[in-house]
Amino acid sequence: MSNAAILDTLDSVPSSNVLSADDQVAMLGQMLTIRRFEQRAKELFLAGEIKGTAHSSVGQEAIAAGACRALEPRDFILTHHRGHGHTIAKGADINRMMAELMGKAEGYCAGLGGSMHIADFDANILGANGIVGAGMGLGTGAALAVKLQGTGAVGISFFGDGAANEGIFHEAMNLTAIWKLPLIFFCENNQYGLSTPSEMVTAGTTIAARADGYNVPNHRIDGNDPVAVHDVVLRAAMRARDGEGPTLIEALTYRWDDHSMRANLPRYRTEDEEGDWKGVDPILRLRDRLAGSGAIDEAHYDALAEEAEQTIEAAIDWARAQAEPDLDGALAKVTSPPTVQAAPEPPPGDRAITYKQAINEAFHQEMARDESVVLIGEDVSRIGGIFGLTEGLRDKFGEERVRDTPISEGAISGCGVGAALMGMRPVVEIQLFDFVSLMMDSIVNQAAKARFMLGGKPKVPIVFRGPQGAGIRLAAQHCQSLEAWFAHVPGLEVYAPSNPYDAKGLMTAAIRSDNPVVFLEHKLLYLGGEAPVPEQPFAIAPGKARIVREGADVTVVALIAMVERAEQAAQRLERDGISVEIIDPRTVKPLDMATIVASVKKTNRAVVVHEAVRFGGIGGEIASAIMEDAFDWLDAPVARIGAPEMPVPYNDALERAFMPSADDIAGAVRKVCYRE
Ligand SMILES: Cc1ncc(C[n+]2csc(CCOP(=O)(O)OP(=O)(O)O)c2C)c(N)n1
Ligand SMILES: [Mg+2]
Repeated sequence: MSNAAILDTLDSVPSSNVLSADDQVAMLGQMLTIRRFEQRAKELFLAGEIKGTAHSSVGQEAIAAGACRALEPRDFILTHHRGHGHTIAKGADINRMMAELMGKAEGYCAGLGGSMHIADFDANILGANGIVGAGMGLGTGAALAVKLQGTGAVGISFFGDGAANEGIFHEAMNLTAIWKLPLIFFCENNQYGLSTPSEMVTAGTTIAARADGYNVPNHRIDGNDPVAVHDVVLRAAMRARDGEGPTLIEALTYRWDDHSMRANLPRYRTEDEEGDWKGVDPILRLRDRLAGSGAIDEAHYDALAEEAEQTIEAAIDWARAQAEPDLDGALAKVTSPPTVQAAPEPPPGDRAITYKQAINEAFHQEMARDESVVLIGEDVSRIGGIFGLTEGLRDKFGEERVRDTPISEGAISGCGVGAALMGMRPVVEIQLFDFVSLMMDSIVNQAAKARFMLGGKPKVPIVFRGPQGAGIRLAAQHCQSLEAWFAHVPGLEVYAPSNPYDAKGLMTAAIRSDNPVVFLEHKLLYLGGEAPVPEQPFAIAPGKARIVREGADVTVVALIAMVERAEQAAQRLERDGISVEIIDPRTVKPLDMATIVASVKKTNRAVVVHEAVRFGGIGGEIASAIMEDAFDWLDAPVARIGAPEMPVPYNDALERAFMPSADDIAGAVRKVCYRE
């Protein structure tokens, strides 16, 4: 089918007649600027001045210009790897964009993100993204935030035809549809995902039609006509602003260049096809239409092109003159400054509550203190969570702030991160911590890196929390201990309370933190008894270990549920005349190595115990840090205890054998003491 015939099959969009001739001329100028930006970026890439990669949107300029013109300044966009056009059209500073492509300190991301991560929060540009489809998940959260904040804003998540085959497309559409969130899903169907033709990998009639399954209005339009794009986005935005929820727009278009500037791929499209699509150049089409109606003449068009050229050359000159970023500056942008300062902790007092009640109390108090705290997760609202951690919160704070979600970990976590970027403080429940594997992109690629990659600007105040660990026979997919996964990722904090006092103080700190916190609870501790916890709100500064018990002969570093077992072992060992000092790090990241090392320098021996599988566990990190800092004080090698190299078994006896026991800990201590 020829292009003209293809474009004829698309929805005709009745003109809303809201775009004046001047608007359209301005749009033409913007499209010329975008094209010139891409052309020069490619030249600079080939010359080695822009490194890494960048993705040209030449041929797709009508979408950026048309869609963003339908938005107001308060409205937000999220874009993808091919996002220069959207970003320019939403009002980003072109100088800073060019500087970012060159990796300069004054670039939008301080040279830390590059082309695929440009964001300008002041212009409500919430970021391009290197992960295909991610902007849809984040978009749900940004839309939730503006809805809860009552700003009246709406947003667009731009994505490609390839991204329409990611699970997040469906999860995000479902979530925005049931919550009627003000988000427009804008699919730029340029007919290829890298080298693969969309029709080869996309089932169903059209991408637009997929929204029918969610009862979401959808349109398939000519993406090379900025007026059509503008009008359909304007209608979708009006609908979203009226509280009617999302719309899916599929705009057919074509990218003229290769997938990326570095791609250099074997040929996968014919010259005929490429030439054919160049025949429907969105810029020339608009130019000719405006010339036909007398809105511009040749001289006017040339002047627009000249202005675009000058803008881009000025940006290149400016960017070239900027400094390179330095390592110290980069390191300082990984996390936000601490919000809870180290201070004496309040005495426990006389009032005793359980671990679960302690966490629940922190939720109550923080939600009362700060309206931006919202709880989202499966079954957290109507029944208060399957383990009862969120009981009573819906009655107190309402369904808007305590939200039951679909079983949709990708969308739940993406929504949380998007909301955090827009100023909320979401607490995301992971029903059983193992399901975090379905949230990894949001946590590891988005939450952990957003501040750094976006130049140290955004805060990401979000808590991902849930129960990990074995002990109640739920088997291998419900019982893992996964702290090491997250401790390994710069940008994340990892908290792991072992008792009610710490659970309340650390949950309060986690909610107040401006950084993403992975908050690990434990199913066995949910079953534990009461212990004294102050009634008033208090926060424990992360990175401060607790000396659970003082001793002289050996230091045992124990995590979460292992702390209690270490105490049992210590009592037995005392009878044998071995005095054990127990240290509970309380937070795995930041990790208080100073307290651990000081203890080992006193006792000269160390055993590290965690429930997680020993190989690759955090115990290895702690043991090697002890070795580095206290080698001369050690009288024996540091011992590590963890689970054996197998998934958590279901059988009762086997599960008990899998988890390190007080006997195991006592045995390891004897070994380092007697060198048996
Ligand atoms: C999750 C993920 N998978 C794969 C990639 C590698 N990749 C980057 S862009 C791209 C093609 C995306 O196609 P589409 O969504 O249609 O966007 P387009 O490049 O056509 O604009 C691929 C496979 C990635 N960045 N992220
Ligand atoms: Mg594509």
